[in-house]
Amino acid sequence: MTYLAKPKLHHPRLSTNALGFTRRDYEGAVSTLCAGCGHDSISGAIIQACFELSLPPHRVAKLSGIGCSSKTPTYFLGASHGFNSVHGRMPSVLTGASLANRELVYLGVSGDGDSASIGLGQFAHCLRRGVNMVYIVENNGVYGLTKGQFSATADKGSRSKKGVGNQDSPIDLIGMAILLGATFVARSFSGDKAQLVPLIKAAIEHRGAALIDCISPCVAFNNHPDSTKSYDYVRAHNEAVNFLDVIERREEITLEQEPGTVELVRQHDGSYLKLRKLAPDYDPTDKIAAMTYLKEREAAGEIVTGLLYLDPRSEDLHDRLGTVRAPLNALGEKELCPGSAALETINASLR
Ligand SMILES: Cc1ncc(C[n+]2csc(CCOP(=O)(O)OP(=O)(O)O)c2C)c(N)n1
Ligand code: SF4
Ligand SMILES: [Mg+2]
Repeated sequence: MTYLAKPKLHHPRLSTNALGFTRRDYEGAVSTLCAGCGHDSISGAIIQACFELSLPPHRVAKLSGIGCSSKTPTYFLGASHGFNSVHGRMPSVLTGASLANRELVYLGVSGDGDSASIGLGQFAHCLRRGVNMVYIVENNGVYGLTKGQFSATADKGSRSKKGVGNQDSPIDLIGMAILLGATFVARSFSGDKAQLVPLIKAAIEHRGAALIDCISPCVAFNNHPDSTKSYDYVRAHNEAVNFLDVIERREEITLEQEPGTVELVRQHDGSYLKLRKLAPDYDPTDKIAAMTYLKEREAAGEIVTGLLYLDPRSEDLHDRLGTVRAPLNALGEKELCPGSAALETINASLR
């Protein structure tokens, strides 16, 4: 792959995070996507979130499939680990990497074609298994890279750029993720950085399978007035149910907003999510109520965004399997080859 590196120079007074890095240290190569593509805004939000969390870049692994969306890891976190896999196969590669080394933050980036068509099976299984990851679907309702065919998330009745109507029912990745057992499920919009950045930070802090379905308009093929994934349509129908902030483990907890509209949710690892409720009746920890609310608002033509479902007591695949804490490449011969007596014990237990 050829790509253009950004010049290293930056303003000497750029603010730095706890590690002494500037936001620029989290950037990648120059994007080759169309100017105005929603995917570039999501890359910007990922950069901002990792900078604000002071993540050491070498502690992050970014994985993707195939599509314009799956190209984007080249454009952020240039100093992190990266693997651009096969179409629809990002989840299994990510699962394997996570099992081999649980010490990294895993960021899976995919498209609606990559995840809802060819990769739907992989999408389902990594969520139900509770792989510890942030899975971002950059959802534009089309196959952008292959020139604008309807994807499986395109709304029934929405029209292509050439006026062709979509006849098929859409796959609702949010509803599927909640039913499958994902423990952090959010929807956002690439044009709403104020909502998206804290959601990404919260998803990184969450232990377990975190999905962010992010509507991300394709300006080349699906940003016309008949598209329900266009900038204008999403802005006109966006209903945010809450606004999120992350309180990291080391920070003091203060609550300055009015009680009743702000809720602190303690996560498994001791971090807190500060949830400012915009729809006071919406409880993201109530799975059934969340599903009902989402379907009701969907029927009224609204696109509900925010943190839609959260299981604060979540566990991940490692908890379930009882895997060793150390990365596999850090294990010595003694751990990897415990001797014939240990092998005999295992064999005996299987007889
Ligand atoms: C096995 C296989 N089948 C089909 C393709 C062709 N192909 C490349 S990208 C793509 C769809 C990408 O759509 P999406 O995941 O929504 O990404 P976008 O470009 O819209 O961001 C397809 C069908 C492929 N690369 N590999
Ligand atoms: S074709 Fe669409 S999805 Fe691909 S880079 Fe252009 S605007 Fe983005
Ligand atoms: Mg797409």
